[in-house]
Amino acid sequence: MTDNSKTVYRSQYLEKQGKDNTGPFLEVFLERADGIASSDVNGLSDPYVNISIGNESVRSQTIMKSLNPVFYQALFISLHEVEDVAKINFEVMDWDKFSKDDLCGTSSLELDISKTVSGVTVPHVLIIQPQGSIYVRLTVHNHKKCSAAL
Ligand SMILES: [Ca+2]
Repeated sequence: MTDNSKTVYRSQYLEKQGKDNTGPFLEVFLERADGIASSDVNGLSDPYVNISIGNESVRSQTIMKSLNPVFYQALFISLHEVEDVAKINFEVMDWDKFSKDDLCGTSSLELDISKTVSGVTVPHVLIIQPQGSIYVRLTVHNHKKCSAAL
């Protein structure tokens, strides 16, 4: 995917949600998770991830029957109303067909936006409580203050 098509995709995505698509935003490339808790009687889960910052939240695709889901999905969250330090919350959920989805685990990360460089991707491995890890790559885009530092 070229940078250009990614920008178009992001802009359409935020626009579709009625969100501001010109201000700063965070791209979370959700790569994969491993060793997450099982929630289903088959010993597996059907995981998806809710990612939120403040009042903004996005949901990943659901991977069926896996404790080591590979998502390979880019998700976008507006940083328009976020202070310099953003707390990013991750909720790993188990999708259920006939009942309420279950929480498999949580993780969070504090991102000091004032210290990030716009457009530069940084990989993170996060520990999920009570178990497992989640692999993400974070990129802050359109952060004018930081672009100037380049
Ligand atoms: Ca399930």
